[in-house]
Formats: sequence, C-alpha cells, structure tokens
Amino acid sequence: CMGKAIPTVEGWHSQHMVFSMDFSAWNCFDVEEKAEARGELKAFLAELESMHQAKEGSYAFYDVNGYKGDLLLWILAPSLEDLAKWERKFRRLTIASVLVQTYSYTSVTEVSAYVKAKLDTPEVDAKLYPTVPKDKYICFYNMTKKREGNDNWYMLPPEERGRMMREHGITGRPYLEVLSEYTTGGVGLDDWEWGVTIFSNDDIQFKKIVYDMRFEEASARYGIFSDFYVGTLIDEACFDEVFA
Ligand code: 76R
Repeated sequence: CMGKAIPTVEGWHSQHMVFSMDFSAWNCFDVEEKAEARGELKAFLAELESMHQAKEGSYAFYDVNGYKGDLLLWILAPSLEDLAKWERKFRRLTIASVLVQTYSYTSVTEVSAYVKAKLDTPEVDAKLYPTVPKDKYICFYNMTKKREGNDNWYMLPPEERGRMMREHGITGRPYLEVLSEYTTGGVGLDDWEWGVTIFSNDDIQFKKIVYDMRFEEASARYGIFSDFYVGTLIDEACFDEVFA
C-alpha cells in the first residue's frame, strides 16, 4: 500500500440486492403457476447453497420488513463476473418478473490493518471468505466517513484514525458473542464506502450495537449512514408462506 491509506486485504466480491414484490402481478398467477415459480426459486437457492457448502462463496436470503423492500438477497462470490452470472440467473426466474429491485450495493469483503498488523491469519480469512450464518435476522446498511470542513476523516493523521478504529474494535468485540458482522468495502465500486451486514438470532442486538457505536468518535463525528434494512430468514419452514 502506498501513501496514507491503511493497508487492506480483499476477499470475495459482494452483491446486496433488495427487491419489492408486485403483489397484484403475483396474484395474477394461478395456483400451478405460483407453484412452478416457487419451485424455480427453490432450485436457484439450492444452487447458491451448493456454492456455500463448497465454500466457493456464500449467500443470505431474507424477508425484509417495511416499505423499503420485500426480499434481501446477499451473494458473495469470487469475482464481479460471478456475481453478474448469479444476477442473470436470478432475473431469468419467473418470480423475477414480479420483483422490482429497489436497492443494491456492490462491494468486496475487506479487512484493514488498523488493529491487526498481520493480515494472513485464520480470523482474517473468516472475514474475507465468510460462511454466512443462517441466523434468524439480518441488518444491512451502508456507511461513509465524512469529508466536511473540520470533520474530514481523510485529512486525519493515521495515528488518529488508528486510535478511533481501536476504540471501535473494543466496542464491537463483546458483541461477537451474540451476532456476526461483515464489513464490505465499496470505494471505487459503488456509492457508499462500506456495507455493514449483521446477523443475529436476537434482533435487539442490532439496536444495541448500533446505539453503542453512535457514541464512538468514528461514528458520532464521522459516520454517515444509508437507509437500514432489517429482515427475517426465509427458510424451509416459512418459504411457502412468504411466497403464498
Ligand atoms: O479488532 C479488529 O481486529 C478489527 C477492528 C475493526 C475494524 C478495522 C472492526 C471491528 N471494524 C473495523 C472496520 Mn467494524 N463495524 C462497523 C459497524 O453503526 C455503526 O456505527 C458502524 C457499523 C458495525 C456494527 C461494526 C461492528 N467497521 C470497520 C469499518 C471500516 C472503517 C475504515 O476503514 O475507516 C466500518 C465502516 C465499520 C463499521 N466492527 C468490529 C464491528 C464489530 C462487532 C467489531 C469487533 C469484532 C471484529 O473484529 O470483527
């Protein structure tokens, strides 16, 4: 790495996609057409599951709360063209004809050397090539560091940024008992600088960690956030209900 930027290492590419479902269009499908569309979607998810099992990528598929969308699909794969291939497969599904994509974020898994000087450890590998858990809940949002007047993250000396990121790590670490967090970097790839994807079996932990972090200097002074997306896992048990 050259210059003032902290060294980072990158792993899999990442595509977050949020879709809204046009229920009036979906309800024009008859019973058999719906069953067929569900079958196709299940086969698509089974393909993602094999990639995940083979540890050649990973994915998450959640039922989103509120008006921002109905479905959140997160895919991790080695390259941008792999992600494009999955996107194409998805949009050729029958069910895609009743879905409108309302949000997306293209990025890459990232670990930075703010805290750990060594970037070739098993812990770092687990962040770069994650086996995404099938926890009950997901929380996804984007973050950018401010560049405004005196509050310009990118004008700070590296030691200052290091101090704040260490503080950030100290706040975050205890939460690893109750949630998993993945940071993906989108600088040069998409509009926001980072994606934050958190999984837990207790959604209240999202509220607790995000609130806790609001008091950190790195967030209080420099954090800018996108919309938040929360949702519930679409598993075998609720699949037919979600796509009724
Ligand atoms: O301790 C370490 O080894 C890693 C330290 C660490 C870094 C460098 C770390 C730890 N994060 C890092 C980078 Mn994080 N993180 C977020 C959010 O809502 C908010 O205010 C922030 C959203 C959460 C919830 C979270 C959780 N982290 C980053 C970056 C890149 C910043 C940069 O490079 O300038 C962002 C945007 C970001 C945001 N972080 C942790 C956590 C948790 C739970 C930890 C501790 C556990 C761990 O090491 O994984």
